[in-house]
Amino acid sequence: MSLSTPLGRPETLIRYNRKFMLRYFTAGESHGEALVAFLSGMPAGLRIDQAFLDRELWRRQQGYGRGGRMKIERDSAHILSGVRQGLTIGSPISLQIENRDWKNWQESLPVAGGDPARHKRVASPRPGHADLAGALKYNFPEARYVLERASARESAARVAVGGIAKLFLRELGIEVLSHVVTTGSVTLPEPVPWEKIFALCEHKEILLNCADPEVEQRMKEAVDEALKTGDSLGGVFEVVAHQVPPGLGTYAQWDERLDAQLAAAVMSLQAVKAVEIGAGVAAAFAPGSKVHDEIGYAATSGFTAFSRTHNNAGGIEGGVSNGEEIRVRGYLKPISTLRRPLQSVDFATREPVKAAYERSDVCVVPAAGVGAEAMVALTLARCALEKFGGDSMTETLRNFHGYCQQLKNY
Ligand code: EPS
Repeated sequence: MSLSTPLGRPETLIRYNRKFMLRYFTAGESHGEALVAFLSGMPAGLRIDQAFLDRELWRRQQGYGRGGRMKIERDSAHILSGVRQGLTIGSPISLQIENRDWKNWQESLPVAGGDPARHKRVASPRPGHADLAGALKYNFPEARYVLERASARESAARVAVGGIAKLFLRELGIEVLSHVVTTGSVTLPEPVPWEKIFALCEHKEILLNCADPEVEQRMKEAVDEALKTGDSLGGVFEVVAHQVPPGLGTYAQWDERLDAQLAAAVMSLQAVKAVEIGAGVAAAFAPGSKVHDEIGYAATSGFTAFSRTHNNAGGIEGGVSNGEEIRVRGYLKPISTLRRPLQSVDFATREPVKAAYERSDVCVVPAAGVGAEAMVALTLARCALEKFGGDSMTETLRNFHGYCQQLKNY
């Protein structure tokens, strides 16, 4: 009997399973009862630090320019399965993040029935938001349900499972953090070393998550100005993955390239419109002699004795990590909900009207950076598990340390 699957030929199914050893999904609407996330494929024996996961969720809620919602929520990851006595047990992990705001929405967004008169329509689509494209696609007469799922609130669920990926990566000595490079038109002039990014992420208060206090102050003024004029701001965050060994990802197949996977992962975050790795865009405008990172050889404490003059490649060459820091930047469009709304059309009458306005943030670049850390961590964890395999942390770490020794002996 031939094996027939919705994915097509049997070999497609085999490849699908191999590629996605670590899989994750999220569910939940912005004003529904809760967000939910699933993470499957994590080896058994990984210690789960609840306080760490909640701190990650807290970091995502911070930033100067957030709206009223963040005053309502106290995001916390309530783990339902896959973890017992503080350790992963190899079965799928599921978790839930409560939406405290649900109590204000349960009558207008009930799961069953309810009073249609209480439904809160999003009567005119916001330019830049998923409202119009989503309503057309799903054949909704207005954009409420589009807003509910397209909202960046969903990224909280990714941060929770991303936190578990970070705990896994830590066992391999890899850390993933972010900082803000640009808010509106205010930008950091210099690259920021890892130590400064690390120190920044230890802070008790997060304003714009910028490593230079003077630049951060100017970013804050830019947010104040946007707030005053009913406008919104975008910007650029940078995610840095520290101590990634050479050899994650591969040039052997287009969709297994690490840069391609990271770009897709970061691009999938709400409001990200461009992703850059290393010198990225600037490299396209400079000659090769100024771009490529020359190679030296001198005993160091790194994975190998090979060294580089700089890191314009952002830690990836040929779709493979090269042992340098991985640096990925995400470019965020300004939030598309404006207090001084842009021109739109009423869904019902088709008459010109101003776009709908509902409580919103003015600037979310620091929060998006935390979301992107999660996406980078999940991608690196997936690639590390592809390379090192293992059903228990003991097995994964044995394979990892064996590979590190192989690199030392190279
Ligand atoms: C967000 C929650 C949302 C928004 C924001 C992100 O809450 P509410 O819509 O209830 O104010 O603050 O959503 C958007 C930026 C968006 O475009 O929808 C969160 O938890 O991050």
